[in-house]
Amino acid sequence: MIIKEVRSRIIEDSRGQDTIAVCVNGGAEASSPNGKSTGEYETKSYYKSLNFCVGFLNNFRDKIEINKFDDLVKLEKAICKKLGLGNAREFGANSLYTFQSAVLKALAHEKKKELFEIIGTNRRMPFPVGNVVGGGLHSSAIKIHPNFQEFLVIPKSKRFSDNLKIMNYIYDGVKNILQNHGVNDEGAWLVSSTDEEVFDALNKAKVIAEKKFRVDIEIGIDAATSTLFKNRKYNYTDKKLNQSEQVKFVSELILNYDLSYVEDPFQERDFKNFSKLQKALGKKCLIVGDDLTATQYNRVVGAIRTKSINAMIIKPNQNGSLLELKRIFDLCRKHGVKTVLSHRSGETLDSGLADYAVGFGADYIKCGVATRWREVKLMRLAKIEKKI
Ligand code: 2PG
Ligand code: MG
Repeated sequence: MIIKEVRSRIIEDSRGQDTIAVCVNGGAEASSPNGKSTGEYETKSYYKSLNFCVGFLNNFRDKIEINKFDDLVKLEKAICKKLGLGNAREFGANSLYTFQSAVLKALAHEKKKELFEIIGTNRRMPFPVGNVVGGGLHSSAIKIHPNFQEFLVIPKSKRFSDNLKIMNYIYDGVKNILQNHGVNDEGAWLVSSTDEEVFDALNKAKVIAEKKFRVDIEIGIDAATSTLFKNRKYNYTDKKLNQSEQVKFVSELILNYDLSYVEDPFQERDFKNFSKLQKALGKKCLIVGDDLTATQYNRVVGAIRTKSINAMIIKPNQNGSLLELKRIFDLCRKHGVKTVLSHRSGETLDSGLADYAVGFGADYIKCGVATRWREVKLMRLAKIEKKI
């Protein structure tokens, strides 16, 4: 396929924030989400500005030939040459990811293939990690809310479509246990409850669902503690904890509430305490890096070397380059680190994340439970499951 025509425009994400959309050769449009609890080490979203990147893409006239995933290298070289960059990611994570994704969608269309078939051969259906109740920065719409950003359920049926049913069943169940005030940025319930009350509600709903569906269901959190960490303390509504108190607190949470997944239990520079926790409880629980690793290859290498994580979040627009994402997936697979491909809190209606999860062979996908921006991805996965 030759890139003949590139069109780009500005659209709004689920929060009404501007983001970039790109279409190549009249194929399906790709677009980028936006984060809110963004990590310090993420690639910048745009080179110069969103407007600059949209203008650059609308004037992109290089007739590059792309016949397979790895040909994206040619695209990166062309961008570097035109803008005088040392690395294509300097073009911005949102703009580079969206451009590459639009190219792959156009290629899939031309080859009469599915997007996931273009991406890779390590195909598998991921387990969904569903955000049922929200807190932290994502739930600032209400004054009193849980400390932790996300309370998650992970149903472990072999069939993705069954997991979808179970996730929705728990989502509805929790609604009746906790008094809610609507939904937050990601479609998770907005509640004025304490963390403990949410854990109890989730456990109650989980027990009922396990009986009904006869499937193991795990629960977890995205603690997103970089946003709680100020003046060298973790600032909770009812307490301030220093670093070693935080290790003890998180360890107790894992044991008391039988958590199988804990994302960002420490702030984004703290490889040391990640490593301590992973050593103590890594056999029982996934210790997941998000802001810690920020989908940056070198930081993943560091996390593996220091044995800080046994799972990591991978967000395409934390990095920008799909080629580098593939290298990160390969590295994780080699070292037994589980991969969680993830949405952002400000999403678009692009369902591409579902194809990337299957194509890259992600172990898990975190893309929410409810609202249309999340449902398009889950529905796409249910459709892919029927094809493979
Ligand atoms: C996270 C993400 C997505 P944000 O912290 O894992 O849930 O949030 O997109 O705001 O960074
Ligand atoms: Mg996170």
